Amino acid sequence: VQAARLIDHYSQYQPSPLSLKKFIAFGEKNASEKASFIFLKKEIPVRLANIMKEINLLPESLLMQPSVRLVKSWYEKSFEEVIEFENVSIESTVRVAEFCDALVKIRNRHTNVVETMAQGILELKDNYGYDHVIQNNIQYFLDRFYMSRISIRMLINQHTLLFSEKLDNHPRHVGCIDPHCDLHDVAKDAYDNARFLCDRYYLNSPEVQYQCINGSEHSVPIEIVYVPSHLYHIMFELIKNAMRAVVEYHGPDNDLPPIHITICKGKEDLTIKIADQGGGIPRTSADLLFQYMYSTAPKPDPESGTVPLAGYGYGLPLSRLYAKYFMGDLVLSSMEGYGTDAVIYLKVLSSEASELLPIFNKTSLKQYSSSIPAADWSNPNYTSGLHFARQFS
Ligand code: W6P
Repeated sequence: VQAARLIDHYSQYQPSPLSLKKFIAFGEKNASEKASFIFLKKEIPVRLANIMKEINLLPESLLMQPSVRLVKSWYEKSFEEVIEFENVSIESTVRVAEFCDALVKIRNRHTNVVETMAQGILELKDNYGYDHVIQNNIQYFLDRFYMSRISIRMLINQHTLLFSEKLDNHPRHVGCIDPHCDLHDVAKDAYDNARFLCDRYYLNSPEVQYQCINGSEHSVPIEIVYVPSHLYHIMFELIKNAMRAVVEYHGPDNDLPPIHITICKGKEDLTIKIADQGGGIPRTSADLLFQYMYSTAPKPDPESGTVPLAGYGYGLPLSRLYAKYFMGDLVLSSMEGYGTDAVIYLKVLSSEASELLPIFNKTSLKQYSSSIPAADWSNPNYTSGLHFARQFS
């Protein structure tokens, strides 16, 4: 009861987004653990409470699933643990240090949230089949829920890396941020590792051709302030998908056209294009690739023990969230019969790379209660008609 009151209270505050520039300023040279503590002991409960209020708005059929209840219980436990520090004075060095430990514990507790939540969605599909209203709710919710999780983990990682897990193997990093993240390096890493998997799975893999275009300064490596692990995650996912398409379209025993990776820095946008000649996808399925509930990720085959190179699981929607998290984006553009361009947009300026956070308010509340409006464009097909109508609403 007490906890519920506190959750209500903290959910009334809006999360405070930080830009990469602010994260760096926070963590550089004389990083102040006390300042970080004061910020986080309120900000983490605010972010937890905001998303917990949304969990409670999920359709009853989903809330009932055991895995969803489990996830919910983790959030409740973590909220209680972090709220313990609400009234702790910054002068209490011991308690401020214990805050670090509490954050590590919370991070570990939430390690398997994505898989567990996905399990809940599968359970729902098995029990109730497919429902358009529920599917829309779930898409809206999971995008916000996973974004909230990405952001809370970012806060926890920064605090613990800076103040308790100081590793000197990345001397230029500020927490998990690389102020000089070399995009070609990350792309090469992602390609090499995707290629290793592709070779193992298909005994063949497409080559890659890189092109770097650094607007004003030619032949200078393209760098950006970014979280390398996020970028790697995005590129690895896109390159695996590109490779799979190429090998399956041309056949593993044939010559394969290369994947073209273009990295280009403008004044405002940093753009990375990963272009494959894997036959493309029809326009009608492009949207589906980003939907959690249509996710067709084949379950790993327990017989063979092998997992496919790339399935349309949560990889693409999560990658798009990582891109959007600091005001970027991820867009697919396909020519069916030829190939697909996957384009990642990032902000060149760290001051513009601000966290994009879900806020719980009347608008978000309405999303869960309102039914889907009647389609106001004609369409011969009920399913795609709804998608079409939603895009314009
Ligand atoms: C395809 C489908 C896809 C998704 C994401 C990235 C690249 C590609 N290529 O054919």
